[in-house]
Amino acid sequence: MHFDRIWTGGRIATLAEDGPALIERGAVGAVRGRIAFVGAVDDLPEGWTAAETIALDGRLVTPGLIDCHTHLVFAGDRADEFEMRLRGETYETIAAAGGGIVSTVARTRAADEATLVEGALERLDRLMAEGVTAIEVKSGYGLTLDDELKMLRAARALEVRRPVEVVTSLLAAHTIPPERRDDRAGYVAEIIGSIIPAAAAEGLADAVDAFCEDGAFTPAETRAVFQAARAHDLPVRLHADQRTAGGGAALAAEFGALSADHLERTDAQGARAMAAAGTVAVLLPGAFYALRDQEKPPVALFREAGVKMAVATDCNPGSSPLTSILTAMNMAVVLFGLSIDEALAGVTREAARALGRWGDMGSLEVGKACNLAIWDATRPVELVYWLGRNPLHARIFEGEVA
Ligand code: DI6
Ligand code: FE
Repeated sequence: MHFDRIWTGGRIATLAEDGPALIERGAVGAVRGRIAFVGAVDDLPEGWTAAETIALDGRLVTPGLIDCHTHLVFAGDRADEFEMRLRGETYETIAAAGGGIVSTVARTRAADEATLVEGALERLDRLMAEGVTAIEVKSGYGLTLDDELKMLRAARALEVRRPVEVVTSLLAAHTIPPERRDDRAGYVAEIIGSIIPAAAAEGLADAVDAFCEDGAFTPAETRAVFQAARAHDLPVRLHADQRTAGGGAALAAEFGALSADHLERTDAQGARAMAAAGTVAVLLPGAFYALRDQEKPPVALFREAGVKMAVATDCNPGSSPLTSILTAMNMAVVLFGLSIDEALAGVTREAARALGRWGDMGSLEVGKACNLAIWDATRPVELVYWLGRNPLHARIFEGEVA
């Protein structure tokens, strides 16, 4: 066997389903950007050769991390609203007074695609510096056909500019645009009749997302958007049960959603429906933290029902100004009670599943993309233990040091 590159002598956390927790004195070999070998050095095939051999010196190797829920593309910031919340106003009162999502919409509409790309790259670089090799990016700050497509093109441009995999979600159903406030039905009809078809035709959306919430979209409106997604063969995901319990988790499950996200107010029935549908729970502790939420997602119910749990940053300028996946992992264990193993699986295996990309990434298994995070650490707990410390040693994307 001849490898383009092989890493030897590390502690390998494969994150394979039912795999060993750690392979001691392990190796990962790459051929044309894919994993061609993973296992103990002693189990390498006789007579192997490699163009390049890299010594791991006992370091921990994990799959490249996956941030499966971000709003990375936007213009401006909402630092003023952060200060208002510190003075006691709530996310909802600020939104009702014309702030919130729509203030980012105004700035995003005014920005051209190149400006959006530059802004997002600055945030992407911070995520990549912590070993992220794949991210999901949503639209949702355009809310017109042209502005939503502009956002999705900016998201796609990121993977041209950086060695990273980008998965996009069309979130035209994020909020009712201010100029359509008296015409909700008209805006929903536009999403269904114009924005989803155009995004699908141009191959700009890998999935369709919606914000099902008091003050955003009703379950009936969400259902109509999901039916349109289905008609265009696009999978769905949903911002569900974040601020109010609206049956969002069950609705997501009904449509076989890849994921339901937030879920602070999901009940047992919702958890069971998600388990039956294979819908992944994406936990977003950054939003919980920044909004000083008191209600935690029902992690015990998810475990009991057998719902897979992912963890992501929800990076956005309003409810989760967070560009650190390691911090999201720390918050998931400290605030939500996930175990270290669950937090690591949440940004690798389960995040891949939430993106519908488990066949290609999220674990170290032969045939998958050779995306690795190599850490100056020997145990997964060391990734999560410190806040603000980044133990990344090297990041490998498709078999290349990147
Ligand atoms: N839930 C969130 O946490 C973000 N969007 C959503 O539907 C918030 C986006 C923002 O406040 O700009
Ligand atoms: Fe979000």
